[in-house]
Amino acid sequence: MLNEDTICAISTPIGEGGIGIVRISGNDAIPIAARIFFSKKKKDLKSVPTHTIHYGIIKDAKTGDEIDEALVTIMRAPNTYTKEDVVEINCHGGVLPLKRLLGLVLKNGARLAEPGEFTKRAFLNGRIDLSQAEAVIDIINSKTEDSLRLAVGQISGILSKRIMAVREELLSIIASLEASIDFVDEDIEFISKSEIGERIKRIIKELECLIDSADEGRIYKEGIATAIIGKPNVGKSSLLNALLKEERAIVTPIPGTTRDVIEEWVNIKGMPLRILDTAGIRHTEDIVEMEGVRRSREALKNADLVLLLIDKSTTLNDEDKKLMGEVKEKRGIVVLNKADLPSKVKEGEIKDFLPNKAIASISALNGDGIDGLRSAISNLILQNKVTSGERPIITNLRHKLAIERARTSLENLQASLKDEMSEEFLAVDLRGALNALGEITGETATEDILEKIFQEFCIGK
Ligand SMILES: Nc1nc2c(ncn2[C@@H]2O[C@H](COP(=O)(O)OP(=O)(O)OP(=O)(O)O)[C@@H](O)[C@H]2O)c(=O)[nH]1
Ligand SMILES: [Mg+2]
Repeated sequence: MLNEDTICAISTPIGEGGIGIVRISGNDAIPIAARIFFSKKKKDLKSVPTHTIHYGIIKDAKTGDEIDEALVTIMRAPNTYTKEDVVEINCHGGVLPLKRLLGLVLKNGARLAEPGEFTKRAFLNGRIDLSQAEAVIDIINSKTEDSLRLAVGQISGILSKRIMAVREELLSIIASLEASIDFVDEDIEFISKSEIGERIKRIIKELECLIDSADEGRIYKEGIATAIIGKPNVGKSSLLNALLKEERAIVTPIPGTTRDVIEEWVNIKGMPLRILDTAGIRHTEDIVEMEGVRRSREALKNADLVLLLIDKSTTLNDEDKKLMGEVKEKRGIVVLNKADLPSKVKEGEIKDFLPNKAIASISALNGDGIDGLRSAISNLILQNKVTSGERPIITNLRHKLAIERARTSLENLQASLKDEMSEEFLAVDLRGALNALGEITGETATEDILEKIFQEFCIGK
């Protein structure tokens, strides 16, 4: 075991709940628990079998102070979350009992865990690799069934297996190359340059598939940034509320009501949308509104998907037309709102400006057409995407960048092959690719990388 000290933390959310859990991991976890646990039958936790649960009172042996009644789970190494001895103390879930319990465990020799330290130990002790450790955060942060499914896939090692297979292949090429270098005088060729070329070509193709999957993966993890854009008073905030089915944003008949970007998650057919309600875009002298409009344009620029909202109960004006020009190059849908009122806008007028955009007609006020809009959104997102089975999907930018670096090394290698460089040069590029991929699973990750990854965890995980 790499870690000498025993760590502890409150592992359930702070607040009032039915139960709360303090988790302890390390060599002293069980002796510490034994010192503060008292049962009627005078059980000694140090001698109970592994993976058993025990009822008793948690008490400060020195002062006699009783903290709470508790259920204590004893799990001995190595079949535990961290591969170390782990104790979980379940007590009543209030803030105070949990804090007092934690204080008592600290007083008896444990140290407070850093964020993610339990999972870091699982990685350092070899139970999971780095990409699986990262999937733990993704599972905790999952917003939809699909993002959860991807994270669970990653924790089960779908990605690790693929990366490991590519690394094996690279290693076998390196081994043959190095043998050729060692036996250069004997004129034996262990692997031909053309065979290396072929195998590298296949590997690059595989890496490219993974890189392409990252777009899809990012969408599941970060949500599809969807900006509702339009001139003032067309019903943008009303549409946000209709999609959310709650009165989230302020709606008034006064143009210029929304001043700041409002961001909310909506689940549309299993896909997480990060919807941004924006300030109505128009020319203005008001400093506050000007800043709002600037933020609207920023949201428009960064959006994966744009819903351009137009009030169909009034004739199109220059503000609408200008916005139609601005969204031309973006993926998006033109949404004609206020369909409950007599219509002054014909679809043909929109088609003249935006011939290739889908058009939806809705009433954000009474909800008509909202289901149709949801379908239009999901069709648009699914249009250029293959749905995945067992194929790994990259959901993590760090992984994508590492794979891109591996690809660059292999492309350098292709250039070296073309220039008929010696085996030594080829081996350098191969090692570069090998190391880049090793950062994903953790074989070659530096202390800096580890620190950055585990900082993102919550304490107690
Ligand atoms: N009749 C009708 N009125 C609507 C509809 N949608 C919104 N409205 C009304 O239009 C007015 C403006 O709605 P908002 O949702 O605040 O419009 P907005 O685009 O967010 O406006 P700004 O934030 O000022 O840019 C309100 O009085 C709404 O009740 C609709 O479908 N039909
Ligand atoms: Mg608004």
